[in-house]
Amino acid sequence: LNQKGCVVWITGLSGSGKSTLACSLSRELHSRGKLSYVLDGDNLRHGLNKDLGFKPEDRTENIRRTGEVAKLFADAGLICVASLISPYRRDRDVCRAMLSDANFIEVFMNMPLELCEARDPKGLYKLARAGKIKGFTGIDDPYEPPLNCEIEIKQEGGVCPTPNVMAGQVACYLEEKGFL
Ligand code: GGZ
Repeated sequence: LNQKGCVVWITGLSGSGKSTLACSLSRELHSRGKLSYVLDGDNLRHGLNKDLGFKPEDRTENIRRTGEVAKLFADAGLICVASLISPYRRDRDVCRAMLSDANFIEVFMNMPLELCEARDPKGLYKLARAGKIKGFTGIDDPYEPPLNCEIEIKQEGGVCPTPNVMAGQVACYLEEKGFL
């Protein structure tokens, strides 16, 4: 195995397309013969992080644990794709500091709240607006956008990139940096 490990950390609002990108990217990496593993916030909350809720200190612990696990995968030489809202800048920077700067690739899903809320795949925004979920990111809990991320995914002329295009953008970056 001749593979340099790293962590691709995807941050953004609920409904911004993080899991979709993670899935598409892992398919792309697989097709290029690279070992990767996806750590998805929503999935981890059923196992490793099932004791955690959405209070700020729980989110911080959620991100810390996931960062530690991601680091293990990267140390093993895999490309670890982590997709979590990870709304607090400081928490993401803690993960960045766990790895070397070069091995932490922060991807910001820069989608407008209105778009994420219109998608509302699980009806959670609706519940949050109705006050039935408290502390929902973007509604009554903050999302702090990255100040200097490695990759930004956004709409072009009001159109969202397709999952393949998003994955291609990340793959290009990984290629440039010698991870692919
Ligand atoms: C944000 C919430 C909340 C609250 C439940 N705030 O889009 P989803 O549904 O499938 O993914 C979201 C998921 C967020 O988990 P993360 O581990 O990524 O969050 S964090 O990084 O902030 O720790 C959303 C659902 O859980 N969800 N309640 N209050 N998202």
